[in-house]
Amino acid sequence: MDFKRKLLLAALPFALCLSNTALADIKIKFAEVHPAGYPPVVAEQDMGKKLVEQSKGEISFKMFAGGVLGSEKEVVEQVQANAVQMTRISLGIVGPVVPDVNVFNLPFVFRDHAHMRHVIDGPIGQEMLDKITNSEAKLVALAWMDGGTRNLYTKKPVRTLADLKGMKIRVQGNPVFIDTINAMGGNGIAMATGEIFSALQTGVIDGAENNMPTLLEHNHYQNAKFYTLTEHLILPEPVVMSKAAWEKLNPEQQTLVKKLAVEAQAEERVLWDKKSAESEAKLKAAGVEFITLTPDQKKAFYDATAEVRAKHGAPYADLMKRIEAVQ
Ligand code: BDP
Repeated sequence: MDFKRKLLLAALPFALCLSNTALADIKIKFAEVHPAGYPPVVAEQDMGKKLVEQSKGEISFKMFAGGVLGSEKEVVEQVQANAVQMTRISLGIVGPVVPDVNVFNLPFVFRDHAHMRHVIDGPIGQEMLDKITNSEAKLVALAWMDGGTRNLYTKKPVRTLADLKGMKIRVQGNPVFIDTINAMGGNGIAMATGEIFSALQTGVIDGAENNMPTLLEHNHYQNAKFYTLTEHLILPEPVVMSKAAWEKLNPEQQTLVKKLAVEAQAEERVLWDKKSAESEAKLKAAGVEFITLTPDQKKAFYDATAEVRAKHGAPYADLMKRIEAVQ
């Protein structure tokens, strides 16, 4: 052990009280588009705290929440360049970088929320993380955060494909999602998360689609009062690390990072369920009308998007069968 490290270790209890940022060999900047207090942000911050403690100060961790480091697309580029070391991003944003993940981005590929969880908890979930890690994307995928189910929210009620006809609906920048909204009769428009609020306010878009916590915490509900439970997308959201940062970790540190990311996954799931229930109550209290579709009404959205599954799912026919077979 060199002199510098001995000194650091001796000073550790004191240093940890202040901040270990200056002392650590490895500094992790974590980018989040969601605000402080949001379930993944809380779980990721807890992961960071444990990382600092359990690495005995060799690793430092700083959360940059609320999108301060840019849109998710910009953050992915920064992570690839190791300007940011870690992030959690929607799988929608990973699709254009690692096309193989798009099988999870297909509309109605999961039967329901529980089905998605069973899939990501099993071998297919790990395979998909490995696909990201083994791609050219310079990312190491460590764990999955839950992002609930995504539903349409609009300025006027939507129960049928005809109701959605011509409505401009914001989606994430992924052709699969544009095709999905278009197949449902709407007009899919890609934009970054941070632009949705004012786009709804000014009428640039007529709606968007997301889970309840995002609808609430990003204040979109203020300008879109109808929430149609289509459940067309159920996207798990990977926690990724810059490959360059990962390669700077020694094997013990890598094991620690992976272990704590998996712990964060478990922690976030509990927080997610609690937050979703709270969000539902708050949204309803704020006057958002929840529109539950009859099985036939929902089937119309499923049938309309068959062409999207056929087109974008064609290379993954076997995998889609394996996903379907998961109980
Ligand atoms: C949320 C995801 C977030 C995405 C956002 C979006 O958690 O990562 O950025 O949707 O649609 O549900 O932009």
